[in-house]
This record gives sequence, C-alpha cells and structure tokens, in this order.
Amino acid sequence: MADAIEPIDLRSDTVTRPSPEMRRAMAEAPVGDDQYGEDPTVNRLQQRIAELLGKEAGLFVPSGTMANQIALKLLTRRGDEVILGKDAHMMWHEAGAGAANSGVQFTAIGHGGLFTAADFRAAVKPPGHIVLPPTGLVAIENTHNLGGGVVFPQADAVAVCAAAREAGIATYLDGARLFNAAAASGLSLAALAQPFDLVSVALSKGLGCPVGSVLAGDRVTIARAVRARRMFGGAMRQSGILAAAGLYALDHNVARLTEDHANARLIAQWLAGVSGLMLDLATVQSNIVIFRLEDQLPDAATIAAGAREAGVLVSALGPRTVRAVTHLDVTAEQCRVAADRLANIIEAR
Ligand code: TLP
Repeated sequence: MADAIEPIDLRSDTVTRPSPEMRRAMAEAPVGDDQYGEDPTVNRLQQRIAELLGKEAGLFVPSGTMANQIALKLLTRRGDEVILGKDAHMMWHEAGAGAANSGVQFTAIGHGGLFTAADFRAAVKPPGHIVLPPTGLVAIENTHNLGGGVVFPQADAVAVCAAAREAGIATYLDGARLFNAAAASGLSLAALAQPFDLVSVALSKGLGCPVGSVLAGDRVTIARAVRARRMFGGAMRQSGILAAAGLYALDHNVARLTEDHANARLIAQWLAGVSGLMLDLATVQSNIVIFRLEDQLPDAATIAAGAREAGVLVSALGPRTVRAVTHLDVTAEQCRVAADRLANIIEAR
C-alpha cells in the first residue's frame, strides 16, 4: 500500500529539508550585514568555496538561476549569442531570463547536453560579421540535468574553453551539480572549474541546503558580480544564517553523494528492463534518472499522476519524459520501493 502521508519524493534533489544538525548550525551562526561585507559566516563560505574551486573569490547568491543570470550579465553584451549544450537549464528553465535580462540569444549544440570543441568551433560566428550575432559566451552544464545527470567529459571542457579563449569568447560553468560531477568522475572541484572564467555551484541541490548558490571567479569579476547581484535584487543582509547551512553541508554532505549515485543506478537498473520505456543506462552517472515513454504508453503526466497515487513523486519533464532524482532524504530501500512501484505502474498500462 502506498505511504499516503510521506510520499517518496524523487522530483528533484531540491526537495530536501535541512536536518536538525544543519538547522542548529544555521541558528547558531555568527552574522552581520553582508552588504557591508560584515557577515563572517557568508565570508567564510565564499572563501571556502572559492578555494575548493581554485578561484580568487566567491559570492553567495540566493539561487542557481541568479548565479546564471549574473554570469550572463557580466560575460555578454546585448545581442550576443551564447553557445551551450542542448536542453541547458539557462535556455529552458529560467523563464526567458537570459533574453529579458541580458538580451542574449542561445544556440544549443551537440547531443544530450554534451558537445566537443569541434562542435563549438563549427558554431562560433566569425567576429565582426555584419549579419550574424557575435558569440560572446560558451556555457557548460556539469552535470547536465536534462542529459540525465551526465558528467561533461573534462577533456572536452578543456578543449572547448581553450578554443573559446583563442577566439576571445568568455567561458562559464553552470555547476549547479558540480559536487556530483566531482563525486562521479573522481576529479577535484578545482580541476573541473579550472578552464572556466566563472563558475557556479549550488548548495540547495545534492548538498541538502535550503537556499543558495556560490559564484566563483577572479577578484575583478566577482566585484562586478556584487553589483549585478544588487541590481537583480539578490543582495542580502544577515545571510550568514543561510551560508551556515552551506558550511555544514561542505563538512557533512559531500562524501555521501556517491550513495545518491548508487541509488540512481539502482532505480535505473530496475526500470531498464520495463518494456516501452527508453532509458540509456550509460547516462546514469550521477543522481538523475531520465527515461522516455514509447508511444504505446500513456504520456509522462499520466505516469507521474499514477506514481503519485502510489506514493512516489517524479517529474514529467516533457510530454514523454520522466525524471527521478535521488538525494539525501531518500534511502536505498525507498529507491527500491519507488522503482518497483514505477515499474508496476508502467507495466500495468
Ligand atoms: N534545476 C531544477 C529545475 O529548475 C529544473 C531541478 O529541479 O533540477 N542549473 C541547473 C543545472 C539546474 O538544474 C538548476 C535547477 C539551476 C541551475 C537553477 O537553480 P535554482 O533552482 O537554485 O534557481
């Protein structure tokens, strides 16, 4: 029987709730007015994340979307083209903000969120062209959300960024799930961030914090980001209460990310044998499982509604695309139960 009170929530890794220990760290955090640069907890978080990413400075912002929007604002000019992987978050899940805030247009290249330096070179517009939009920025998402949590191959990231630098094009890493990419690849955060001018990481996803992302880059760019954050309404005051959750998570919630990856794999393997369901096991490299429903099956919204009835929450990301995301608030056993219920629902149709 479905657990009607507390469903197994696999809609996103954003649904986690702060643990009692994290809440305690938040309640006890020393704070000050961050707009005077006087919040010691925010300062510590920014410095720690900048160090982890091998960058000069960091800036705490309220969300991953704001981090991305600040990056677009700082690294492009109105009318610029931004090249990114297919189905990038910046292109599809930020309510049109890139066009509205920074006046950019997006060109998606490659497959499944990944692309090579050759793909990138082929897409770059010749500088000074009187008709084509100037390519101002290339952005990589690692791991790639709609690509099913795939890790962007680091050799490709290095080659793309080198090609961009040669062409005078800025580089940005949407690392909302960079901690997952590090756990999955065995590479350090600093190695993953190294080729990029500007990088963001989220605290509110796999790390289990209630709020926040951190942008990191050189001192001059981060100083400009402080102003952009203010312009976007994201400058905060005693935000050490929120930053404390991030510091807590760095100490307690990073090493365990491999458990989420094992749980995603468990779900994917369970579902891979279900007929009518298309799931590429090769893409299940981190904490995301994406599968597509063949035409003879009901659509994603119907499957998600059926799953909800059975006490399992998943996201209908497209008409025939379903996503399940593992995180620190679901156990291996819950993932097994969820996969079994999902398989039963799909097989019963
Ligand atoms: N992604 C959310 C939804 O918006 C789709 C999710 O549930 O996965 N970059 C990437 C790669 C993301 O996946 C997200 C959030 C963001 C940026 C934006 O972060 P927030 O939600 O903090 O604005």
